[in-house]
Amino acid sequence: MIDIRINIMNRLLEAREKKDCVYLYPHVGADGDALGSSLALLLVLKKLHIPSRLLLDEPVSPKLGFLPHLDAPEVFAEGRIVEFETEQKIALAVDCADSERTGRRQVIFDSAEVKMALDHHVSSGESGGLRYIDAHAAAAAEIIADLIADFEQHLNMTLMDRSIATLLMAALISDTGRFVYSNTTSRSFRTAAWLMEYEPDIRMITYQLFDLNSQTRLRLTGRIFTDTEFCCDGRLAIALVDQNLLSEYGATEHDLEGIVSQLRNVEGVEVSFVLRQHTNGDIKVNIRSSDGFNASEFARSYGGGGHPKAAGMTLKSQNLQQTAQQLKQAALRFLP
Ligand SMILES: [Mn+2]
Repeated sequence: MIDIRINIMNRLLEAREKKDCVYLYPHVGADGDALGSSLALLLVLKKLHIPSRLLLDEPVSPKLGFLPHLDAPEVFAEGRIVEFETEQKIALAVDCADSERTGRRQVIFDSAEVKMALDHHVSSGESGGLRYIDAHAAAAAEIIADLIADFEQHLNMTLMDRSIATLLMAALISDTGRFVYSNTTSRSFRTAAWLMEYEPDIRMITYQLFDLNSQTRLRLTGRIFTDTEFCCDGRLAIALVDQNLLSEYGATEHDLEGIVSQLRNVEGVEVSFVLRQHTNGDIKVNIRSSDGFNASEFARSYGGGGHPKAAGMTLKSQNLQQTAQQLKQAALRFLP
């Protein structure tokens, strides 16, 4: 496995000589790990004078607005496809491994001569070629940190700095729920220990990621929790969010972050669903579960993916109530 990471490093160093431009692709709807990890890698590539760009599918989530160097990523624009395709030589997926996870950028990703991936999702499948999939890593940040260490060792120079450590720490704290989710390992702490040498402000990071709330979010959450349906003796929690509800509170999709986990935390709940209907009718489903329910497997049967305890999928234009009923039935069959 490590040799794949080394091959990726060598190909990136080759890009410097050949002036090949590397495009970084965090997954669509970039979260703390996807954005933090890919931006950290971008800063390292820049330090190494490797031509590189970080391409996002959508503007940065306001929740992540505290991260340093947010002027560096660029947001995909339809009108620039040809420009991007012409310049790009290497496409590198971060915190995802397949072009389907790149959203609107897929057409550019697919056109790359060389494709690479650095990912930790089980649903991404096997490693191979220049695809490094390490499902034991709690966050893509652990993999990026290892890659940076590879570069440092190989080039005998220091690349890590306070900004990069802040980005990777935010990524790691994000995906491990501040080091309490079951994906957290001794390796997570070893990575964190290394990052701490560069003094990232972890109080600020955890406040921004976990503690900071808004009145809008507080009231919206109260309403959603009041209306949540608990069924199957309270083993399943299902919450529905339509456009009207968001409009009523002047809320956006970002205000829904964390709700599905809080529902899973209710005593007796083994699996929780949040169904959010978009203006075009598509329904985004977020799933959180405890040991007995493999959320990743469940989501995959609907064309989605994720981790065993945190997964999701998008269902093409559907009726919200009907979909909720169908998912409930399917989940009941899936529960042990
Ligand atoms: Mn991740």
